[in-house]
Amino acid sequence: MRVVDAFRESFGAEPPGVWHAPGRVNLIGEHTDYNDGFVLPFAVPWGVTAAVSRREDGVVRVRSLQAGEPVTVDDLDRAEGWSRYVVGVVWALRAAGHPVRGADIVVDGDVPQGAGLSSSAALEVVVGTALNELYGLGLAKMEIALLAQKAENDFVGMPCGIMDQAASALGEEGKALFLDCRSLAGRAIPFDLAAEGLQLLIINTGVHHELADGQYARRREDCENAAKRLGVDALRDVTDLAGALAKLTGDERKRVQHVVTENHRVEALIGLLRAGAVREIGALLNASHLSLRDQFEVSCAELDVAVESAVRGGARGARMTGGGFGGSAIALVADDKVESVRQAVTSAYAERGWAAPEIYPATPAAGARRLA
Ligand code: GAF
Repeated sequence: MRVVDAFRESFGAEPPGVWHAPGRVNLIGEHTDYNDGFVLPFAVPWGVTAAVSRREDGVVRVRSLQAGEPVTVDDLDRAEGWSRYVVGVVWALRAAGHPVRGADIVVDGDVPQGAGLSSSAALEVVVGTALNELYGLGLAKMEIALLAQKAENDFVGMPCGIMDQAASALGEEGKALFLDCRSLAGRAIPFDLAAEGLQLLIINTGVHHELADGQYARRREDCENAAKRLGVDALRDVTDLAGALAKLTGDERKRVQHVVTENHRVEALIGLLRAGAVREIGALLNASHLSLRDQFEVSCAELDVAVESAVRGGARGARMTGGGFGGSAIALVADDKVESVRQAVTSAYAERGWAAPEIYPATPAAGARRLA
């Protein structure tokens, strides 16, 4: 394994183990996790593989096969760039009172670039999973996910919810994860598209609008302010949407409209899956996209064109997935329509002079685990 060879080369020893954690795609339930709502992601077949060993001197040495030279971090607060996602997990474990000293780590990732499929959550969760085992901490998968989220929130400074880390830690092959982000109760929902002659295509726009980096935090603030104004703990608790909307104006009103209806869309989609009606979920995907575009305002031209052209090309439904402002869209497509969808999206991009997006099917893969 590449990561083992690199570990030997960098640190002059055999690693005691190799772990893997996947990225995720979200079927539905977008920007609901930090509103205590519902999400339905699944782990994808791409992620981060890590060879890891303990160190007893408090030092963290880390090398990424996708970056340059190994980084040595003596003082956790001095970590920079991508290494913060790794070091942040060591920090979060220590902050929670776990006796984690140092580590030597080599990571190798294959999450497609710019896809918005949570390579950062995969990186955090693989490190958490490896250290949990190497230090015998006995943490449950959800506890690892929560520590990974804490690393991202409080060490990296990105105020994400729990969806990505939970999907990476708890994913199961062939299943999506229906997660209640308040109680953290999760249920594995069989999601077998092949049996129905369907595919879930990922359309990777390859763009990331940097200017939008502060927008995630702004959306979260809008939601929290709206919840306060409505006198509820979180937007999850809004039961009378019309009444709530009557009390709000401007952006807050739009955000509430999205979050409340999106939670219902997740439940409706689960209902269809339970009824064996996976072919019928397309309309919910489309509605989710329109709501994210018009009410939550986190889409962008590349995502809208991907979604619209996929549907025009014969997809049963499509939507942006993840945080937005770039990354990927997903499209639910019957096997015999895959080619026409591919063509419709590719020519819509070509007409605008945009680089062709990568388009590939995704199936639910297993969550974080030890490989060797
Ligand atoms: C990003 C965040 F990291 C998630 O927690 C979630 O909020 C998502 O955006 C939007 O649904 O991936």
